[in-house]
Amino acid sequence: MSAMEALILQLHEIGAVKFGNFKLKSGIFSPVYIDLRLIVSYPSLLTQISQTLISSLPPSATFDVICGVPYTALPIATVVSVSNGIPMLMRRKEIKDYGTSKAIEGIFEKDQTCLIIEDLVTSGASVLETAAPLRAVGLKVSDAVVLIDRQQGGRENLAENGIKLHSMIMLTDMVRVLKEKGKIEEEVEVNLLKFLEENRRVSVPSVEKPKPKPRVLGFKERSELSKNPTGKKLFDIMLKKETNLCLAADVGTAAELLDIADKVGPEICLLKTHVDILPDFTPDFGSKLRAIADKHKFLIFEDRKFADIGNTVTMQYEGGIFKILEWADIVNAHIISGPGIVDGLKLKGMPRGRGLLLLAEMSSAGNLATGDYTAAAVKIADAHSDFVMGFISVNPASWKCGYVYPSMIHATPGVQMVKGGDALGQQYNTPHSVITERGSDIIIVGRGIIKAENPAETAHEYRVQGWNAYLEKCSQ
Ligand code: S5P
Repeated sequence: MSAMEALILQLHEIGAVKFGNFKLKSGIFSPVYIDLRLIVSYPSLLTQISQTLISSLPPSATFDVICGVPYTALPIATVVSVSNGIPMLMRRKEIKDYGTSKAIEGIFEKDQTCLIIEDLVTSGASVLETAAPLRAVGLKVSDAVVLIDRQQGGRENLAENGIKLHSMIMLTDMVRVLKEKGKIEEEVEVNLLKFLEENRRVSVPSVEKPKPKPRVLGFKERSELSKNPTGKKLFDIMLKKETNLCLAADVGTAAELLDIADKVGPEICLLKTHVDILPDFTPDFGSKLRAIADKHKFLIFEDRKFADIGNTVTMQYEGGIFKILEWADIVNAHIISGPGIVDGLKLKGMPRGRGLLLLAEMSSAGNLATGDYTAAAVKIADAHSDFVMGFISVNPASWKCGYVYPSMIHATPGVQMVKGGDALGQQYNTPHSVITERGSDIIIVGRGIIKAENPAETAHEYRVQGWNAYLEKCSQ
């Protein structure tokens, strides 16, 4: 029996790998659950893992120091450090320590290389969260080693961020070994392979790269260029709060919406609503949400997607039971009916200092907002730049005009930690790809956050990824 097989059997024996139907942090259901926190109770297993981790690395993976991803990989990294005589660093997880205290504990020199050690990789988000502060203090991060790779996009996401992932055990190997050794039934193996097939990150379609630009303007300069007061405000909030995350609060009731707005409020620059899905909507909804928005300093975006002629939208914006104009800082509109729709909304919105986003592109498969349609949206925005503050966009870096309009904010829906989609045509890209390759400014995240076990914690992860990607873009 190989060392890897023995390790797999031991992990199964101690209950670190379970089969059934488990809800993951991302909200999806998985037929396998892996909990490696248990290994601290088995010192000889921990030693074995730590030794195999280092010996499984190729000679090309050289490093001066190691750093475990908090918390589960910390004991692994510690044993690796002690048994191989390699100095270790520790990353602080608490955000309050950023800026005021050291994010990285331990002694190192600038330009040294740090190997990241992780217990389990799914999307690679946690490894990226540890890589960012290490890189921020001048360390180089080019390799990460993981005990178990769930094979759900982590390798590709890390590669996109310049990190090569070395995996000791692939999930498919683990299942094969357990099946061969009679620990699981064939049905479990088939189920798992099907799940992996459905949740594997699809290969990245070739994206037209942005033409080289002399310089990417930061939000500060762009705020000065914006001609719309709400646009300016949003740029300023993003800079001040250091977040380019918009929560798509598509929850079941108004009560839930207000609750999640308060919990996630500190992490976001913008909260997007679909007020017509709330069965318990009451006329005081707007003022309640506004109070939360003022408390946490975010703006409110009602995703109404107006599409009618100018005269009709003035009434839809101001009237009805929702009275959107009263409480929403921002609304959006399709341009299918022509520029009159902007004139109509502007009539009501401008005196209140509101802003409008035009749907220049959409995230759903097979949508028709492409090519000339997108170009027409840009043209209309340009002609109404006092009221139009930006776009709903998916790949503005590929637009012919590129960054000709830095005064406009580009907000992108269809964002999750792992590239993929849902059963109804939604298509997801990662925060890093959306902000850097696709040239957007804001990530709009719905189910990636609201279906998570802890939405506030998950929102924080999206916020860090989105903001780090913005900083990376500015530094290029
Ligand atoms: O093209 C679009 C435009 C929008 S505004 N695609 C979208 O998905 N949206 C909205 O973004 C959509 O209505 C939903 O509120 C959100 C995406 O939610 P998620 O759960 O798929 O992240």
